[in-house]
Amino acid sequence: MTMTMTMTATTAKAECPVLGVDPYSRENLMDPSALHAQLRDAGPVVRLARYECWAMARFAEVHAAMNDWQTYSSASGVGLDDFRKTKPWRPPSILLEVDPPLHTQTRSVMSRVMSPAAMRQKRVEWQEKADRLVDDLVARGTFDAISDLANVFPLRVFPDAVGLGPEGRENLLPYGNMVFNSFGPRNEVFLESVADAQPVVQWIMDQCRRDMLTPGGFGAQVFEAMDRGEIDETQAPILVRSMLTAGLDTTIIGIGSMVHAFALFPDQWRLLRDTPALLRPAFDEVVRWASPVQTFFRTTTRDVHVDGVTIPEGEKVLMFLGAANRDPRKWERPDDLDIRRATTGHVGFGTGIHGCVGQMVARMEADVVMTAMIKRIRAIEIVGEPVRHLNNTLRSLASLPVRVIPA
Ligand code: QZP
Repeated sequence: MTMTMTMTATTAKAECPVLGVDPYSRENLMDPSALHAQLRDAGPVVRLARYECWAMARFAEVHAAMNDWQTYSSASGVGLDDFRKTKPWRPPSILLEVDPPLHTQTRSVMSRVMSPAAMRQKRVEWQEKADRLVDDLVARGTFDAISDLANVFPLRVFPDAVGLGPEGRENLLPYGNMVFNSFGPRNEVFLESVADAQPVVQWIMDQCRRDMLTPGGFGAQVFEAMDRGEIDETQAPILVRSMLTAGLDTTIIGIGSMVHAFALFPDQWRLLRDTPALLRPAFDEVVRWASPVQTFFRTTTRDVHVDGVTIPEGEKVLMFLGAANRDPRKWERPDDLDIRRATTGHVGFGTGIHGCVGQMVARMEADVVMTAMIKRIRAIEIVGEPVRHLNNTLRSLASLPVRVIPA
């Protein structure tokens, strides 16, 4: 359903397409590809009547908006709710849901803790863990690439790296699932994920205290930044919370998407095995192709003119990262996995000042898992119907039955 909204003004203005679609319906969450094409083809900016917000789905506009934080602010929240109008359901993130200058300070603490140098120190230990896990799976031959691999590996390395205790780690995934749902509307998918959430939220907050965190871990290093005066004592726990929120579901989906992609594109798996130097570009291509984080919002700080359409100040704009990453205006054969393509500029990790600060962690996890797999696995076959897990922001599988052929 497409209508047009005619602007009456003295200057010539383009008509903004108005769509009645619901990006958060079960059908569109299950498979957003038709919706994405419709949004991209409707225009460079569209209005979503159902949520009284605006949306961008073409690569050029999404990329440009995300690189203009002065105009497209994060400080009113990056979900549908506007923090200036509705009280946030949890104290806002001081990394995600802020603009400079505060963002600059908190980001610098996080990027140091999860720097390339910090991640290089993890390689040997993480590679051993990946080798052991993949050895077991290859011995089994048939397994679930989500529940037996993608869900397992990040939970074996990341909570330890942050410095969490051994108890209660089963709370991490329900918490992340709920937070990522909360960026969308209060629909059924959201409500199902918040049922009985109170104990989970309390557990997460408890783990963010200094006395709960193992010395030397990422969490403890955030508190060391506090000792140096870079952040204050109320900010340190909230930054640890950011790691616990953003660090697991995302990397789990990244690894699951990697297996899914190479099972669907077996020639690309052969190519990767023949050319291990493609490992890093291959993971970028997986992130482009899968876009684990599909959407989030920005809020305009002024009237902005986008291709003749005026978005007024104070409006929510939904950025379709997944649609931008498959925009045929930008990518040749966008739906194909092609690990040799130039993926530079993809927005799967975001882009601009809020671009994923944990991507070194994600890259190292993917790197060691892929390294273990290319050595041991000649081919990956899907042997059962993949099952989707629905989330308002994340696109993922709940199950992917596979058989692997040993090398
Ligand atoms: C979630 C936080 C893709 C992003 C929305 C992921 C994310 C980043 C940060 C936080 C949460 O700071 O809590």
